[in-house]
Amino acid sequence: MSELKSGFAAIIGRPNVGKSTLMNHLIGQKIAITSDRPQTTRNRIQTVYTDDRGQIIFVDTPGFLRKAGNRLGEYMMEVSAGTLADADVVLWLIEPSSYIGEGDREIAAALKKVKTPVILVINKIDTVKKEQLLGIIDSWKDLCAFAEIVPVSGLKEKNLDDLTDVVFRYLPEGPLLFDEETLTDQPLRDIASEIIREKALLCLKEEVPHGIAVTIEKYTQRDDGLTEIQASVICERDSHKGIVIGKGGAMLKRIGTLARREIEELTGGKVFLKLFVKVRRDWRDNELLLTNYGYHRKKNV
Ligand SMILES: Nc1nc2c(ncn2[C@@H]2O[C@H](COP(=O)(O)OP(=O)(O)OP(=O)(O)O)[C@@H](O)[C@H]2O)c(=O)[nH]1
Ligand SMILES: [Mg+2]
Repeated sequence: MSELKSGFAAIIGRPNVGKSTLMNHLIGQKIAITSDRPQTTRNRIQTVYTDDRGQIIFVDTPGFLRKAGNRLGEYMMEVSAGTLADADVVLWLIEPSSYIGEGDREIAAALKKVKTPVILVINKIDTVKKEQLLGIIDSWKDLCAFAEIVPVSGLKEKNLDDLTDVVFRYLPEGPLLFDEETLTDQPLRDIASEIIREKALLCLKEEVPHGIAVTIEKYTQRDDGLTEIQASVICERDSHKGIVIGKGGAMLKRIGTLARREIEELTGGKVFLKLFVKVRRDWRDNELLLTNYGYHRKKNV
């Protein structure tokens, strides 16, 4: 038998191209939250794929932004840039379109500075006709010295085996870095907080969701198997607080119910979830609050 391989595959690209969705489908479980809004992912999230060839550690990153807009945005850009530095291979995800935007050109320029092999992953191919693919590949193929170009659909699970084959080709020989059953090194508590944020993104409209953070105040597993969670939904303005709570508490209840169900699926047991809403004015520009909410400058970079 040949030697085992193991290493890190960074998933990068512009917001909303389907990075987190692809990672979840590659490992077969939803770990990273997803939404149809750009800038859903804020932190680096690692998941582990293991088979008899070895182990791929996929690293999901915040979407690449041209301008940060606030300190949270700056933090997200640092996370993405920092991930490139220690990856063995980079998966650059794009939408299935021939159009190359300024953001893409900036990604290409950043990739030219690293020696890591780059695989161009054309995602969402379920949304285009087969005949269109050749034209898309043709437009992109010379933007960067791509090691490979792989068309996939994360959501529809098309060509994912091809993608893992290609990734293994670029990993160094090495032992398993996590035990075989591990899917992620994210603590359940952090995943639960992200699930609550995902449901807020899903239920809330306009500018409110972008200013939401979620903190877990209490996470305990009781003797009877019930998981008790108390969490706060942080928003930036008094006017947002009212929207998050909703008429007679209806919105908060909806967010809570959706989140509870999904956390129950994840933990395989009953969950008691209590949500509070707090206003922390302009927290996205406050270094101390950013750190408190899990966006630690040093942690990810
Ligand atoms: N049709 C189709 N939609 C997809 C596919 N992959 C992802 N999507 C959708 O694209 C949207 C964005 O998906 P995410 O996985 O959150 O995208 P992301 O790149 O992680 O976004 P950020 O974290 O904001 O950078 C969601 O509505 C997904 O359902 C795909 O293969 N096909
Ligand atoms: Mg994402």
